[in-house]
Amino acid sequence: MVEGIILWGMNNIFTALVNGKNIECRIKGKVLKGQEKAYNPLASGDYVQIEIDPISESHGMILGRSDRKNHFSRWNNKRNAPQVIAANIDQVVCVCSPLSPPFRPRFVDRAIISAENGGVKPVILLNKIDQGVPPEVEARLLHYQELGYEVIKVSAKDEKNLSQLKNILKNKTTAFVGQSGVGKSTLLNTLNPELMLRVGEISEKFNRGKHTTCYAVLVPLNEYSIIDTPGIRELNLYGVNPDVLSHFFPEFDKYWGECRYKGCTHTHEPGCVIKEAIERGEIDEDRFKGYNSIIEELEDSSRKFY
Ligand SMILES: Nc1nc2c(ncn2[C@@H]2O[C@H](COP(=O)(O)OP(=O)(O)OP(=O)(O)O)[C@@H](O)[C@H]2O)c(=O)[nH]1
Ligand SMILES: [Mg+2]
Ligand SMILES: [Zn+2]
Repeated sequence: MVEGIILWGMNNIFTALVNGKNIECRIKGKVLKGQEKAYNPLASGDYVQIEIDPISESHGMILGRSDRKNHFSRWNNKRNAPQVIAANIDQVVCVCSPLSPPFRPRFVDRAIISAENGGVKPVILLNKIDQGVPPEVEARLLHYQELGYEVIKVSAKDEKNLSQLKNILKNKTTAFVGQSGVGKSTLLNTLNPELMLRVGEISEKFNRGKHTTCYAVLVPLNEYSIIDTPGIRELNLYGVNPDVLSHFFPEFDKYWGECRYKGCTHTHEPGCVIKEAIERGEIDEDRFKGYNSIIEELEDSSRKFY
């Protein structure tokens, strides 16, 4: 038996890296124990135990998976199951664009929560700054910085600030996530031309990408490793307890314990200091609206049972 790391998987065929060689694997018995309900039993970055085929040494059977150090996941609404997008990573770079596709701060909020809830550091990256950055996007990014998040603005097209990005990636494994068309694959190709990841155009009609990347791919490079992932339409959260959602909003911290009711969810309770802070303009209202929509979503879904 040998140890390997999952690079990518498609239709239950996984490619794992074992001692510098790619091995094509299937899961022995088709399901991994304890993973019957998962959308995907294995994700890029997972460590697995493999039995190499005695006849063909480039093939193998996956016998088990090591516990994950951390993960970036979402709830897959279509299949009604948790979906791990990447495992055992050092950070998640949430890639956005200012105009095409339009900037979606609620998506960023969710990516931050999903990363932190999975034990991963989030980094916010605005790509395509060559297209111009509207003032409301600048303001929101500044706000993320004030809240303590790392923010970086680059252009893959103009190769602007890419050395800054390289510094962030150095000696780390980083998953790149975001909506389709924000330029995740383009950015990775620009940093490492040898990658030759497939890139797509932006649909003129819908002003969004065409879901060009179909599955997550881990690429170990010399100075760092990256995971390119497919565009995410909806980042629905899972495994987040609505009672502790407020912990993912650092702007709520200084009001902690001051609401009239212990365990106030800041949604309907009287004497809520968070609502008062919003009225005084101390907390960004849009972030709070996002908080509310997440609370609603978490409360009325079956995914809390995972
Ligand atoms: N103007 C401009 N366009 C860019 C930049 N980066 C990427 N693009 C364009 O954005 C489009 C989408 O790029 P992709 O790299 O395929 O986007 P993606 O995020 O990987 O999309 P999915 O794989 O579908 O999730 C392509 O037409 C790229 O040329 C940039 O910095 N500036
Ligand atoms: Mg892509
Ligand atoms: Zn409250």
